[in-house]
Amino acid sequence: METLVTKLLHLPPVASAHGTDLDNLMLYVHVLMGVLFVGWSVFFGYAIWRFRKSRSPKADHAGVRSHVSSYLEVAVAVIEAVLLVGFAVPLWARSASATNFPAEADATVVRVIGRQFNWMARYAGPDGVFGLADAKHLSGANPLGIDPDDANAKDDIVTENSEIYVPVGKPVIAHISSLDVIHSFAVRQMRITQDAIPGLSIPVWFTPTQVGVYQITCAQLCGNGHSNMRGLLRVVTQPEYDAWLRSKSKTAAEPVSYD
Ligand SMILES: [Cu+2]
Repeated sequence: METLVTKLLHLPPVASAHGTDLDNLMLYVHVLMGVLFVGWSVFFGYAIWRFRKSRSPKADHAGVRSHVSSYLEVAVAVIEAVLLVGFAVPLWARSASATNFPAEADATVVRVIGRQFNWMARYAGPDGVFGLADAKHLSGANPLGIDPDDANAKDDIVTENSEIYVPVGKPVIAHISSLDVIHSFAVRQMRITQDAIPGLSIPVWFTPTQVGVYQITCAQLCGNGHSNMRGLLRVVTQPEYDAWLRSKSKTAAEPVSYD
């Protein structure tokens, strides 16, 4: 969705619930910085002209006597505090804080794993429970080390083609991790970016509001193939998502050999 702010700041269209608040905050910060830049530039020019040599041949060691600049400094600090306390912190608390995550039962839960140079996604499948995984099961055919003997793992769905499906209008909880080096999972239209760090699983959440196909970008230089590390986030309707899940689970229900 294009808004006045996305046009003004040349941002990609916004397609997530918290995106507009983030864009607005960016606009406020830009406006403040713009006012400061213009204001200080004008003052700088004025000071150069006002205290030119021909008018002030002798240095005045007492300096400025008015308190206007102090009041201005205080006003700028107050505006910055309002932006921080009134906008940035509440937005973080609402949209990113670990204490404010949606319940997993009400969300699409997906594990996103970066590796040189693509993205894998893992879903819990129809049972809603992720199967066990262990490094001892790792192989080329089983890059996530999923335990073939764990009943919960049988219906897990893994996509290795850098495509992630999620239904529209429902929170998505994405647990971001990496198999090798540090990557960064970024979807601009969703206004999310999270580093993918080997050994850590870091959750992020967002609610896609617009059906569409969005580019997943690796936002961390991760090696020679970094620029090819693009993926697709496919935001589809709930029935389309259910159909996709069923089509995947069918193959997952067949006996899987990870050897
Ligand atoms: Cu990468």
